[in-house]
Amino acid sequence: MMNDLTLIDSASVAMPEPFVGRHLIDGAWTDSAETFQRHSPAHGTLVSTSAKGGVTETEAAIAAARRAFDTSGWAETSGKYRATLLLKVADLIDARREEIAVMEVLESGKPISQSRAEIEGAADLWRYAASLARTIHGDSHNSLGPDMLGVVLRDPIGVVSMITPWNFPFLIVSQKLPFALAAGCTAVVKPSEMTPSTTVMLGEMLIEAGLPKGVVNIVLGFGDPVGALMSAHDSVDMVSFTGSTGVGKRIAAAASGTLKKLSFELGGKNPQVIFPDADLDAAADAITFGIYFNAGECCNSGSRIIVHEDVAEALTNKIVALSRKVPFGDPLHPDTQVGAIISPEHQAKIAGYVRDAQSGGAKVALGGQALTLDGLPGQFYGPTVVTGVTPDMPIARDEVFGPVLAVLTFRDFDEAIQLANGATYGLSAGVWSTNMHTCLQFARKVQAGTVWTNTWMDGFPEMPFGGVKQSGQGRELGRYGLEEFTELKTLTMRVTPGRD
Ligand code: TXE
Repeated sequence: MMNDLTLIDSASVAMPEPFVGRHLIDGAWTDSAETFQRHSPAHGTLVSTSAKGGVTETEAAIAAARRAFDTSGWAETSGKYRATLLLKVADLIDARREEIAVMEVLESGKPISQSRAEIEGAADLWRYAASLARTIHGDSHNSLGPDMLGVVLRDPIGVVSMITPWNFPFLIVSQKLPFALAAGCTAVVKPSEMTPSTTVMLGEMLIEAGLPKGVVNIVLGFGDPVGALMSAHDSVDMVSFTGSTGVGKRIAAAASGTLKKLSFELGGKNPQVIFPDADLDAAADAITFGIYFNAGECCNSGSRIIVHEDVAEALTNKIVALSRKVPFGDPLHPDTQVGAIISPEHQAKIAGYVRDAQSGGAKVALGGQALTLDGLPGQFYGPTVVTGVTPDMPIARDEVFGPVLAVLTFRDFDEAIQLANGATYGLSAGVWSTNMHTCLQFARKVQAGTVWTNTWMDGFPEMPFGGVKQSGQGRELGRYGLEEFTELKTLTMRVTPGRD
């Protein structure tokens, strides 16, 4: 135990050789004159050196994706063909699961147990998208009149720019890319500059699976200029972005000149409301998991609990007791559940929110420390519970993106809804009560893309995912996730009676 928290010793695991990442452009691995490096946020060691793309590489990648969509015949391949290819990729992901999982840990700082589960989940998404590839269909109308027939086709939307963040690099690209490919689209993918390597590994698997050249292109580099050009370019038909709301707004501005389709999965300040009749043990357990998963660097992090004042103390005590036991430390250790924070700047941002709340009168019931651990030169932040939070505090409104739980209280249902909906975000929300009427009332009134009742963070490939308000637009996963990458085409036919 350290500082009242459960610290895990360093794992004695041999570090792999630094990964060398290149762009994948028109089927060829391509270097750039400049490179950029990523060091492990936990261990400080060099993890990868990547080609640093600029305008030239981005233009070439977009042109390749455009050609592949317009002239290669990819968009007209059968669902069966595309499904077979996606299944091969899923098998290749399984075969390289441990290598990908370790790279995710080294670039992002997340615990290896969560990373392994993430890669397993990603392979499942490729299989699920393969199953959808054979179901794409439109609609027909035979009630338009005696000599009219209407057919609604679902066409692939075209070239898609995919810009992804660092918190779940392999999972998030797998929420987008297989669905777009299943629909018949082509893509240019830019992973986060902090976690580029597993997307390059995916590129290797796509080639091994036999994906035709130019169908998927990968450009490594930074938001400016790569992401900005991928958003503004007139040869791109759609941008699918996961990241911060601020960057989402910049992408929307850059894309406005071409009015391309935008699909955004942005931040969240996700409330969980706990009514007095809730199973407090179950709630405390799920809340503890929901805030520390991926060190809170998760758009679905349950970062804000709104608990009835009659049970606030009892619930908080349970959460603090469980939080003390959450093992944190070296992300390569199999027991670790909270690893390193992505960057020193982000660690400072998290610490700033907690300090600000304290100076506004909130109380730190546990944690509240930016930490450096023995043998690990990277940056950590201990599991933290902040009570006495009021709705006006930044810690109650902003996405902290760290292992920091903000506790607010309410007196009646209306106040609970008002607090839950009082954020600019609307990604997910939760309700804890043994009365299903209370749960359903809450589910109807809360402004969120996903509502969990008596659970938190369960996700399934079949269920759509996305937000309302400033948490985004469009949906990923489920058949809706595939349909995002399609456009409807209306075919209206006059069918005149044959003359003989
Ligand atoms: O994300 P960014 P950052 C939130 C979270 C976090 C904050 C900042 O609150 O603290 O965002 O994280 C690319 N045009 N989320 O700065 O900047 C960038 O290169 C086009 C929520 O790392 O949004 C990267 O590939 N692209 C979130 C991607 O955008 C641009 C996940 C995401 O980076 C660009 C991550 C530009 N002008 C952070 N600027 C979630 N919803 O899960 C940057 N990028």
